[in-house]
Amino acid sequence: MRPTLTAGPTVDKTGGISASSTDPARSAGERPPTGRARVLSGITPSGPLTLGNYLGALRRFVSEQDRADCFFFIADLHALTTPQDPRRLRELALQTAALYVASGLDPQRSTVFLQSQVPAHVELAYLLESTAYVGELGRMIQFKQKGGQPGTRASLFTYPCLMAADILLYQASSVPVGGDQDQHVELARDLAVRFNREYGVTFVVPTLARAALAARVADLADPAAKMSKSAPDSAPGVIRMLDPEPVIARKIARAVTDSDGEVRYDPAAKPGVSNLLDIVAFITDESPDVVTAGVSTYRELKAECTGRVVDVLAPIQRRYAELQADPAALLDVLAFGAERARTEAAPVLARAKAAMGLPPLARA
Ligand code: AQP
Repeated sequence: MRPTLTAGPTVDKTGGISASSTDPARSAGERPPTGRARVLSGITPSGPLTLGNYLGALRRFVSEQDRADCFFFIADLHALTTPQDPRRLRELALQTAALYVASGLDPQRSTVFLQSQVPAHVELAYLLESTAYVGELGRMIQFKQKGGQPGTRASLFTYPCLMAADILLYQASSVPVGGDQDQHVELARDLAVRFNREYGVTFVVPTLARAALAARVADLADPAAKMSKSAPDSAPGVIRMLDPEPVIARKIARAVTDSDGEVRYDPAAKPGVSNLLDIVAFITDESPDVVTAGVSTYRELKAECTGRVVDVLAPIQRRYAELQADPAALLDVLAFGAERARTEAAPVLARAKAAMGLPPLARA
């Protein structure tokens, strides 16, 4: 279930900096040698976070804090690749930040920030757009699936460069993301290697954290589809992290199963039942077979699943409510995180600009 982590970057044979040595400072020339891997990831506030976002992403983020130097951001700029109501976007960005903290991200140990509050992301994205090829951006699966129309936003085409900037600015050695993001991390690797080759060694080349092992939660009403936060608010098969207990119970009670009545783990033949077993297994850290052995009817399985989900979300919801009572404190947390992120990103951006021939602002 864990992403592959490595200790730090070193110059490799391709002229890039890869994440395999124990002394990051020696090759990157910037980072102090902490001896810890650097991990970065983010969630786009394109809807209220789901149980899938928690089990597939947030819970992993929390577990990284003890062994890595972590940067976790709210990817509000990425949300602009599709139309958003500005007021709702602002609310969702702050709600997502509060859920990060409520889930256990500690702003003292991890750098938690809003992407839009660190301008270096946009600046480096443009530099990377100036090294990326139209052909490789056009091959991105998400663009092919969601874009390609005359009215598609240009940012949906270029945002893999923004994602590469997110990663490269912090010299992250590992990027724990879901499987659908693998291609974008591969692109970040390619752009880093190309930049290092053409302009001199500048970036750490990140490793792909093994997403195949990550939890994937399916939509309860359509188990062939991923549970997705941008689904309509009324989507019956999407459990939101802030859903009250009766809503969670109702959604699980109505989850699609099948008519043979046998509790058995078989994702191909029984996707609905297997998804419920998976959810319990992800929460309890057991195998689906162990979960199967503990229940004999669909009713029991749904009751078990409801209990587990409520138990895991209730403390997060309580902490979220406390944070809501003091909105200024959350803004302080984000200001602190953005300041740390800006400080971290500035020298990397400056090095990239200088490497490309852009003069510095003032005499060094
Ligand atoms: N259903 C899921 N099961 C497990 N993990 C999931 N993630 C998302 N849905 C599930 C993980 O949450 C993070 C969110 O990344 P993102 O905000 O870039 O968006 P996404 O991957 O496209 O996720 P969504 O929730 O489905 O958003 P929309 O609806 O906007 O497309 C990632 O680490 C992802 O793996």
